[in-house]
Amino acid sequence: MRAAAQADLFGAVDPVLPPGIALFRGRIPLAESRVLLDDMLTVFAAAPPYRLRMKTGAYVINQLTNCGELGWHSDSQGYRYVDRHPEQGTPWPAIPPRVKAAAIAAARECGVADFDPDACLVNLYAAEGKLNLHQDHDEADFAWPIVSFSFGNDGVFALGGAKRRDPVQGVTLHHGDVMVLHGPGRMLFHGVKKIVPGTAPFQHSAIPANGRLNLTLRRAT
Ligand code: MD6
Ligand code: FE
Repeated sequence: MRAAAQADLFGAVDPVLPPGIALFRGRIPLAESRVLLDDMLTVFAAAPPYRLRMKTGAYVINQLTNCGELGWHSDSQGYRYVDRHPEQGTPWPAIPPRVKAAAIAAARECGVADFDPDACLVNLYAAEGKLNLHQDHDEADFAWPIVSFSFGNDGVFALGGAKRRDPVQGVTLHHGDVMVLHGPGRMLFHGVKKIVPGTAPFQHSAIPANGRLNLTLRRAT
């Protein structure tokens, strides 16, 4: 159930991850990752990536979009799940079946047999992209896991504890890695400290130049 410390291709050893954080290194083979990213181009055609605005009116650095019945969005009314693209006014496109199947399989390996994600948030990071420490708490039932896919350049993931002030450890997420936050790991604080340009195995038009693409599949309802 618990991911053990694992050596990557370069012999670097991950810090031991807490219970409820499973990290499947290189889970998506390179050839399959190209196909999944091609699927994302179809998603982007129906639901173009957009930027959230802060209260000040300034735009947040990352772009995002969604697929699935529901998509995560934030505006003056707060953080929530909505059933359509806020700028296009159209329903979100379906989660690509290959992506959904990979998420369900990873959840199953964490002991969750009946995960049925209805929302997939797509986060697009430019080279300067980052994501502040947060908990994902807009879902109806925290018993369901969140399954995360990383593509493109490495992202240094910040993994904290149950409280915002708890110590944070850095975990570098590579292209093709799949991470699951489940059970006691589901509500741990986390974020993305930085992107490491020059580490992607290939360029793909679904991924910002020198950037990273992250998918998180959830059960929102
Ligand atoms: C990212 N991930 O990796 C941001 N949230 O770019 C998340 O915020 C995240 O990886 C919930 C569960 C897994 C995650
Ligand atoms: Fe998150």
